[in-house]
Amino acid sequence: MIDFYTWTTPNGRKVSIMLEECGLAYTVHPVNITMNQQFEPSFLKISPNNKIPAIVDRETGTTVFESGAILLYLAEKTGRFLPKSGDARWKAVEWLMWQMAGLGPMAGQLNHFAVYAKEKIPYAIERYSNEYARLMGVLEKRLVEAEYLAGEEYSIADMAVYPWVAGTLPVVVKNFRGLIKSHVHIDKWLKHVHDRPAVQRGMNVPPAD
Ligand SMILES: N[C@@H](CCC(=O)N[C@@H](CS)C(=O)NCC(=O)O)C(=O)O
Repeated sequence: MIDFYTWTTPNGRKVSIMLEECGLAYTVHPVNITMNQQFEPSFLKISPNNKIPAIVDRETGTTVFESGAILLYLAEKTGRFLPKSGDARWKAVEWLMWQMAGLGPMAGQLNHFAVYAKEKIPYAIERYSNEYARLMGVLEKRLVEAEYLAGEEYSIADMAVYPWVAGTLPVVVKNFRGLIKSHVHIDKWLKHVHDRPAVQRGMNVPPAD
C-alpha cells in the first residue's frame, strides 16, 4: 500500500498516472496547497521541501518526495515503464530530467507571470513564453524521430511530460498566437497518451472541483 500525498496539479498527476498504470494499491491524501496545508508539520516530515507530490511506501517504510524521484522509485519497485538497460533506459532518464529541470520550472514561471502575478511584467512574460516555445520545439523534434520519448515504448518520461503539455500547450497556442511554430507530432503523442485508460484515471486524482 502506498500513501500518496498530492493535489490537482501536473506534478501530482504524473505520479497518479504511474500508480494507475502499475495497478498499485494506494490511498490519496489531498494536500490543499491553496490553503497552505503543505506547510503542516506532519506533511513536512514526509516532504521537507513543502511541495506535493510525496509518497510513503507502507511495505518498505520508504518515503520519497520530488515527482521524478517517485517515478524512478515506482519503476524500480514494479520493474515497469523504465527500460532495464541500453539506449532506451537513458533516453527515458534524459527526458524525465528534461521535464523536471526544464519544462516544469519554465512553464510554471510562465503561468506565474502571465496569469497569477498582480503586476504584469512584459520582460518576464516574454522571457518565459519564449523559453516555453523553445522547449516545445525540442519536444516536437523528438516526437518526429520517436513515437514516445524513450523511443518505441511508453515510459515514465511520457508520464512526467504529459500532464504539463496537456495542461499548458492549448492555452499558450491560444494566447500567444504564432509563437509555437509546429506541434503536429506533439498533438499526435498527446492523443496516444490521453487514450490510455490509466492516464485518464490518473488525471482525475484527486478530482478537480
Ligand atoms: N520539483 C518538484 C516540484 C513540486 C511542486 O512544485 N509542487 C507544487 C504543486 S505542482 C507545490 O506543492 N507547491 C506548493 C508550494 O510551493 O508551497 C516535483 O517535481 O515534485
